[in-house]
Amino acid sequence: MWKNVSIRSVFVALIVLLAPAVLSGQSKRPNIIFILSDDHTSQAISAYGNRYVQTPNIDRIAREGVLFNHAMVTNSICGPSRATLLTGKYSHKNGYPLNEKQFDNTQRTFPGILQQNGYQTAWIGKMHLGTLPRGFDYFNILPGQGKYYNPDFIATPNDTVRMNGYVTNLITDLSVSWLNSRDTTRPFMLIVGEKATHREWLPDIPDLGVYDSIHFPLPATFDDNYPGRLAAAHQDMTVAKTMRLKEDLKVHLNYGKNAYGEYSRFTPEQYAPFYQYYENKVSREFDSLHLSGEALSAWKYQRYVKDYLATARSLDRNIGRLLRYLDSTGLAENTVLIYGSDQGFYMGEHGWFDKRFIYEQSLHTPFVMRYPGVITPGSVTNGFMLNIDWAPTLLDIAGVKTPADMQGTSFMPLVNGKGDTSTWRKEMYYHYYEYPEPHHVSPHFGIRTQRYKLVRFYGPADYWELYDLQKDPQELKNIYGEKSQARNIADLKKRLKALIVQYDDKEALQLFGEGK
Ligand code: SGN
Ligand code: CA
Repeated sequence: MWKNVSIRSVFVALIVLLAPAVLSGQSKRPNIIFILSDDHTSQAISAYGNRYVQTPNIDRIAREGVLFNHAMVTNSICGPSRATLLTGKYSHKNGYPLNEKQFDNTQRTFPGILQQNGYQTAWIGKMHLGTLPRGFDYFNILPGQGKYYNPDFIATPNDTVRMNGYVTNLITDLSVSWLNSRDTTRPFMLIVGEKATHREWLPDIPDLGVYDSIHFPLPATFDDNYPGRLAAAHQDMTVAKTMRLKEDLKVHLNYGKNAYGEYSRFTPEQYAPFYQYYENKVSREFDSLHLSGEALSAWKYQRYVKDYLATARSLDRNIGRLLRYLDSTGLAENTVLIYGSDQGFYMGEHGWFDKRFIYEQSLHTPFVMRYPGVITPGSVTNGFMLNIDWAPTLLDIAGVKTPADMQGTSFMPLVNGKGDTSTWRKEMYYHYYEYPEPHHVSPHFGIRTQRYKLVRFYGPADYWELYDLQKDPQELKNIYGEKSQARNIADLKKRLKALIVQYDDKEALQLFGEGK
């Protein structure tokens, strides 16, 4: 009888036996959730140290996955960072170097590629790219910067819907309802675009005043007066001068009919505790103190940090909601979960808020990632990981080839314990453009190596800076003019030029030779 079993029928039997495994293998392609916040800096995340307050839910992602100590952005500002996320390219290649422009959404993006490869794709929350998302099965985004209270959302081109509530809670609600209604036979990729912690910082009602009993010491460089650093001296982003008592810190705001900004959108239930806190407590305290000079700057810093951290508290709490949702639905096991920000932020370092500069606090961005079964819990990596790497990595995770014109590389070799990390990049290239508004930061490009940072400012401030990060981690001493650095500078310039050529930044190449 066995003689009669043909090779063909053995094949058929094998296919019947193996098909479910192959199919389930396919449906086992991991889901991806990328929570991308706005201006949330690693100084404010306890997984990165205890400088400020606890962020238990972001910390949980790090504890169950990997924390990047050197995740960096290639142009430290909102829209450009998101355009880089989508395209895997530097600003000069994706055509989006400045905020408040129109992103060309006809270009190839990683969500579009995932969609063509069977993924369901969605973007919910802040996007801030001036055009509507393409390459997404579903979107529900905030127009522009969006509002914290009772924000509008756009789900279809001609349909703007106002939703009642606090933006971070609403974004989670929308994310959960999309996840509940998705096609469960296919993997998904969801970007949760948070508005928090963007200026002007408006905490959710339960978080008003939560950190008032804590006194946060001023950062060591708060009184920096920028000797030898013309661009830093020229900026307009200090807590002392630029930060506004009224609009930013809510001292004697206009409420009611002629209210400032989004306060006209408040419901009476929102208005009452808000008024009670900012008018009856904060503004009265301010009036009673009669502050000026350094004491006023120090008071502003306390108010800034307390509002910023209170706004971030809802962000962390809502990440907790998503974590519990993944646990309770069993999705956690096969879902890659990322938390990152579009860039870092100054928490008073150099006297600043905002971002833009190549200096450490805004060049770096927080980035933690959980990938069960692939990333060993509690991992930490010091590899230089850039936002041009995000798209190639997410394609890699989905088993899809990265197009040759994407400029980043999948960072999985850094975190899966299988890659050869000795060949990973040891220096990075940065280019910032927006000038003059809103914060008068001169355009610049530069290289950061493990030890040094060499920067060419152009435009109004036309010169070079060099920092030895080992000796001067706070970047206070520009040693570009020092004779002893001549060989080092020549070497760094060579490496910078090689990066400019590698990434094909023609504008920088042209400017390269002109620095003083
Ligand atoms: C607004 C803010 C700036 C901020 C930019 C860009 N001013 O203009 O402080 O740098 O957005 O932010 S505000 O008075 O409107 O708050 S980004 O996150 O979009 O890059
Ligand atoms: Ca931002």
